[in-house]
Amino acid sequence: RCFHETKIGILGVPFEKGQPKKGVSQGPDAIRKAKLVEQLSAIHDKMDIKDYGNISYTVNKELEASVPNMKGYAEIVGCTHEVSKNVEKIIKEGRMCLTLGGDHSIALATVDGHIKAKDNEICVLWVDAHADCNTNKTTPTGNVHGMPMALIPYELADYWPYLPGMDWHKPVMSIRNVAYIGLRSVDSYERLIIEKLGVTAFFMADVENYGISRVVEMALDRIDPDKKRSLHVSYDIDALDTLEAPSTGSAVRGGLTLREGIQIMEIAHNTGRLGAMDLVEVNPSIGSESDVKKTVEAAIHIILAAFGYNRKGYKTQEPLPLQTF
Ligand code: Z70
Ligand code: MN
Ligand code: MN
Ligand code: MN
Repeated sequence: RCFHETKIGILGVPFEKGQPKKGVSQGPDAIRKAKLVEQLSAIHDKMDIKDYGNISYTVNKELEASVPNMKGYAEIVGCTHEVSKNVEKIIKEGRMCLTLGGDHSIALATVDGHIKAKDNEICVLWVDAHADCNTNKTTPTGNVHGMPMALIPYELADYWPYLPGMDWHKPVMSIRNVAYIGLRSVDSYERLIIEKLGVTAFFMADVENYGISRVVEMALDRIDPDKKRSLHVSYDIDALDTLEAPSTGSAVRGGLTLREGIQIMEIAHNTGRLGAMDLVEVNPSIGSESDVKKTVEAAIHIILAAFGYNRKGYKTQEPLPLQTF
């Protein structure tokens, strides 16, 4: 077994205005209902889990439509500010922060809160079918869940207009400390950004070529070569193949197996530096009952791996005495 204390803070963010489909706001409660806390508690006997409940926030209606091509702008501003403050607080209380989405727009705030709690000494693994790095000028949809990675790093700050109500959000981290895993649906301007900035990006073809373990090792090596940064994993469930996670808003075939999806988090756990994790885009309103069950179970397996559940089984405290003859 694992004998060190594992302190986790769970934050639910039932937010769905960053994309057009109803239901993704039910993700946090669906994951909790499938006994997340109970299963986390069973990993070892020093699990210390605190559920901070679901976030609430107020909306300044005057901000609505104040930025072109950003749907739900006023709601985004209200929610993300609250998320950032909560994530910062949870990490400062000495817990790893597990944020349950909600759509992926909220990750601009979970990363922001993590940055503030750790004095910018963080790195980010973005596990996703999509690159989520459109600006309001390159977006084909206006959906903000396709934009958080363009808002986080300073390298893209000049490509944005002034964003009213977002002054709390300072793009201070470098895209050099970010790596993608699982990409297979990237818009043409997103590809331009990735190539121009030399963003560390492992597409599905790379997973195929190197295998998932080497991909994760290479990614971590690039974004945190000195092995000293707090690791943030922003995990979009649509990184998994549609067969593994059908209940999500923008499923793309040809994705990660659940085995690969779990392996990513076992390696992340084994760094000993996991500081925060987001699990987003589970939409219980999409697909059949069994689709939803499958998707929620996949999400839970991925989360359990992040916090120390190991498929090898538990270690005993004392090695069993050798048999002697
Ligand atoms: C597209 C856009 C996206 C998730 C879809 C899609 C982005 N690139 N992200 N589903 N999770 O609208 O910008
Ligand atoms: Mn995403
Ligand atoms: Mn995605
Ligand atoms: Mn452990």
